[in-house]
Amino acid sequence: MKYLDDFSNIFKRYDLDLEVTGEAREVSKDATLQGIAKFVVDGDDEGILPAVQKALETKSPLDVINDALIAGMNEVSRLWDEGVYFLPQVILSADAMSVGIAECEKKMGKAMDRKSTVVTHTAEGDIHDIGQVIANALLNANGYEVVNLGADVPVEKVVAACKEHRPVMVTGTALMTTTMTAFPKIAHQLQAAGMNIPFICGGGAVCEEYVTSYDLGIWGKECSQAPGMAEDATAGESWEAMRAKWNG
Ligand code: B12
Repeated sequence: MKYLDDFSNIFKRYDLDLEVTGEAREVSKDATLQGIAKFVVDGDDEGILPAVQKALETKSPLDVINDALIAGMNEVSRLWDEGVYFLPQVILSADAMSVGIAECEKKMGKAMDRKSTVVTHTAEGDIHDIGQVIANALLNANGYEVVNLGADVPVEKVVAACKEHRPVMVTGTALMTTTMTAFPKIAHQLQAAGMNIPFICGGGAVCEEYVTSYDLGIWGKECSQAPGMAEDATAGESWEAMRAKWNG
């Protein structure tokens, strides 16, 4: 019966074995930020919380988001591209990053007066919402009311939300070539309903050439652009003026 004494290997999840992190590159010279990035790379959603809380005692939430959480997730994307990481590791990393973002959002708090409303979504059929989550955090931090429709949102639901909330702009994120085609459909339906609002389209699947091929579309290269774009839209800039400013 001796061989039944140790059950540990029965419960071991080999698919979640993260021993590959030796291949991860350093993303920050700052030890605190590098430590947080490593929790993202390791997909450690428990360890990351105290590390982010400690960092927020001395660093701004935006620095932690940009230089540790996003930087760590970029490293995860690279490991995926190079075939080092597979879906289980990437899911764990995305979860860890989200825990960190939520803590930073808590620290940033909500401004008393919201400047204006922005509707955000991730394209129909697409669950890649990391870009949207980051954009939401930055918009919230900068005083905008975010109507977060989440991921895999049907075209009609995006249009209905715009009719209901009358945002100054709407954003979309698409990471797959199969899902980005929802964007021109949304743009056409918004125009048909008389809502000529800027439609910021981001995500790895889209490029400037694609997004500017339909009316309302403005290509969002970096999430960090979201607050500046919202500021322009709140000031009443047309989508054409915003396209000329942010694209091309
Ligand atoms: C993380 C990830 C996942 C995670 C997603 C977790 C989550 N909650 O998002 C999980 C593991 C769940 C996943 C699943 C799948 N994935 Co995946 N995934 C990735 C991966 C590794 C990274 C994507 C990412 O989050 N990058 C980081 C974020 C921050 O980048 P981003 O969204 O592009 O955002 C940047 C800009 O685009 C911009 N931006 C984005 N949104 C916005 C918004 C505004 C307002 C602004 C201003 C800017 C902006 O700002 C950001 C930079 O600052 C990529 C590979 C890669 N290297 O990109 C594959 C990738 C996107 N996945 C892919 C695939 C195929 C899948 C699956 C179908 C796999 C499968 N066989 O099941 C499923 C999808 C299921 C579905 N229906 O959606 C393919 C898509 C191929 C294609 N071109 O169609 C990719 C490209 C991998 C590949 N090379 O094959 N995936």
